[in-house]
Amino acid sequence: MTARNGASNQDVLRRLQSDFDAIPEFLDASRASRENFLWFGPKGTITPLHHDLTNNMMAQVVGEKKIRLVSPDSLPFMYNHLHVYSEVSLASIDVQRFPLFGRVHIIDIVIRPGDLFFLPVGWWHHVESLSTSITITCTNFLWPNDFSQSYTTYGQI
Ligand SMILES: O=C(O)CCC(=O)C(=O)O
Repeated sequence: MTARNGASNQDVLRRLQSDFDAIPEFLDASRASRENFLWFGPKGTITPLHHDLTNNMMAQVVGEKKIRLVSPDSLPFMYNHLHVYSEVSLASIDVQRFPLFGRVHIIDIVIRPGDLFFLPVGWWHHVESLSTSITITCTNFLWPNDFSQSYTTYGQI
């Protein structure tokens, strides 16, 4: 079950929203139903390498996830063929096909229940569930948080 499955998902998830405190120092609860996203899947679920156009606060609710991170500084080596995506699969890196990727420094972290992970806009990430996992990604910060206009590739998909 992925975050952007449309209005029917949002309708179901709205009923769970009251179980999730908004963290008022950072997040605007009144925008949560539109700007919070639920990721729910079994062990082995992979979200392939991409970056977002918002800052994200990832709240890990159930299970563990490995997040592989690459700084935006590595853009020249990312084989960013389309919008926010990379041709490189971090599940199995093909350095013959993507030699420049060899210069990229990857930071690996694991998030566990109760962890809040701040993922800055532009940071590349590949996410793998190490067990059945539920994550809520919050983008409803109190401050402006939509950087889509800064990316000229936005019309590509
Ligand atoms: O948790 C995941 O599987 C992916 C999260 C993600 O890519 C995001 O919140 O942008």
